[in-house]
Formats: sequence, structure tokens, C-alpha cells
Amino acid sequence: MVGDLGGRLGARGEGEANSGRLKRNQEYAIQPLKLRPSARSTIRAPAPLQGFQNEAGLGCRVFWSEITRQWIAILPPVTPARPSGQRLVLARPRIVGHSLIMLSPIETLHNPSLEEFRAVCQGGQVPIKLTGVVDHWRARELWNPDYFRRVLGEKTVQATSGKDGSYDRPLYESLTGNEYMDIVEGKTIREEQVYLAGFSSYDHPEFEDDFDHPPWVPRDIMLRIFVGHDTLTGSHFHPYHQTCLTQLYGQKRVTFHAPGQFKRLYPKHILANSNNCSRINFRKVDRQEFPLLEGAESVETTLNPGEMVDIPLHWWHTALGLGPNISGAFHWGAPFSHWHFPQPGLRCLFRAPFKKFPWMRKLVPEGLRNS
Ligand SMILES: O=C(O)CCC(=O)C(=O)O
Ligand SMILES: [Fe+2]
Repeated sequence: MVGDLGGRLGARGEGEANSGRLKRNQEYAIQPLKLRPSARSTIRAPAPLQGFQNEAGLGCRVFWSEITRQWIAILPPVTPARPSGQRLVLARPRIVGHSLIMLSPIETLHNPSLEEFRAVCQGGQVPIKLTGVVDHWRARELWNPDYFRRVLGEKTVQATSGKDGSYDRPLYESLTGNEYMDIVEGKTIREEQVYLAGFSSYDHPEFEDDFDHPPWVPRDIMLRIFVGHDTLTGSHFHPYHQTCLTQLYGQKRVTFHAPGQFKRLYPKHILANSNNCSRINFRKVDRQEFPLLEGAESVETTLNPGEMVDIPLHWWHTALGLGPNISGAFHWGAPFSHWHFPQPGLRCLFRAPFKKFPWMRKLVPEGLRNS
């Protein structure tokens, strides 16, 4: 079921992510920063760079965002001291071309405060796993296939339906909640992937009391809920949003590629509707057609129930649900300072008017829209 993705990427456990292809970079291994006794408990942007988001002028902001990113990249790793005495050790990122490459397994931060989240995750640099953030959610207790069957049973749900698990999902299928949960529980076997992916907590107020917003997620952001069985969401990046993906039932394996590995991920045509998605079918990678993928550096993490991963803006990610599983995701607008240039930033700038003015899509030849 897991196919090529599981075989190629999944064979490496989380703790082993430094082996394999990342091994050649071992000289950059993690080194804890020795904090002076007076060191602050959280890491902040250096004063001259604070507030640069407010600088007027696009060029200026692009310039500063790039300078900041590169400046941060040569800093030693950060280890915020926490009240518990626990220290978070972050890898030293390295610049390859225009991209930052992760050189360590994904690090874990337990129950960060707002300040810690901002210090560690708001730089938009690397994905971080977060634990202890949703322990108090009712969803942690309640959300399982039985519960969804009870809540959605007779209602109609719109599941996406596609053969290859690619991210763009043009086809929808109407099913009753019961019919869909039969698929999730393996009572109905479907050859193609059917996935209740990203339905909105706004449309299903039944789930509203089961979660709340972590302090860093704006209150008006809905939770997008994903329920499925052995699902694959193909590699894509979010053009404008930062994301926290939370696992609530079962396990999900998320594989990341840094933004600058743009070409190695073979994005769809710039005029395609889903020009933030890879053309590669990750269930069965065609190495002849996509030879550059072989050289792409990836990191991955397996989310267990109650764990969350912060997905920075523009990072490619692939999500593989292992068996029956339920997740929720918050997506909220990321500041321009997180953008990665030249790619995918330039593509996202190009894409913006097409999203804002749907009539512009009509100008695109039919054949290219889904290419
Ligand atoms: O869980 C999935 O299948 C996809 C999640 C994802 O890509 C997201 O939340 O941005
Ligand atoms: Fe995503």
C-alpha cells in the first residue's frame, strides 16, 4: 500500500535521518550552544532586524528577508533554556544555493510558550515537532473512527477521489458518513484513494468544542480535518501559509524537502491550477522521468496521536497516513519575511493575481490548467 514512498523514504526511522544521504554533511552535526548564565531564555531576532517586515517597498523586504535568513543560517545552533531545565537543540542549517538544508532529524519542542514558538518556529526555517500542545483537547479522547461514525453517520460528506494521491484533488465523491467510515475502517476496500481531506470545522460545528487554538494560531482560523486510511498527500508547498498539523488518531509520516530544492521536486507547470504541487507520483516514483529527486535531501517525522508538526512556509511536504488515521491542521498567513527566493517565492508572486481574480484563469489555455 505504502508503495515507493514507504520503501524509499519510510525505511529510515526518524532518529536515523542523519544517516543515508545526509551523512556526508556530518561535519555540521548538532552542537549545543553554551549559554552564558545571563542568556535569555528565548531567542529573539537581533534588534537591527526587528520590525523589518514593516519596511516599505517590496524590493527592500525581499532583500531583508534574504539577508535575515542568511544571517540566521550562520549562527550557532540555538538552545533555549526552559524552566523545566530541558534544552532544545536545533541543528545548524546550511545554505546550499538559495536554500537552507536541514542537517539533523526533526527536533522536538515540548509545549512551547508563545515566545518560544515565535523564537523557534516563526523564523520559517525548519520544521519542528511539537508535543504537549493539544493534550487538553477533547479531541484527544474522543476522535476515533467510532466517534466520526456517530457524528457523521447519516450526513453526506464530500471525499476526494483520485488514483495517485496527488495533492490536487479535482474529483469529489458524495458518500454518507457511514459509507466513508467503512472505507476508513477497512470494511470497504477501494482501489483508488478516497480521502476526506481538509474539511472545515466551520462546516461541521459538531467538532468545534473538541479543540482550541494554540496561542500562536489566530483565533479566527478554522481547523481543517483529515480522516482516512492509508492516505497519501503528494508533495506540495503552501504558497502563503504556515501550518501546524496535529495527529489525533493513528499515525502519519510527513516527509519534508527544503524550499530551495524546487527543481528536484518537479513542480507542475507555472500556469497549472496546482502550481504548488509536485508532478511526481510518490506512490510509485518514476526515476527515469524524475532523476533529480534522487539527489534531494529530505527529513521526515512520524506523528503519533497528540503530536504536532510545524510546517514552515514554502517547505515541500508529503503526508502518508499509516492505516486509519485522523488529523487536524491550522493554516494561517505567514509574513513576507518568511518567503524563500528566488523559488518558490517568485512563483508565489506570479500566482497571487490568479488566485485573487478568478477570471484570469480563463486566460490560461485549458490544456495547461491541469498540467
Ligand atoms: O494530512 C494530509 O494528508 C495533508 C496535510 C497537509 O498537507 C497540510 O495540512 O498542509
Ligand atoms: Fe500541506
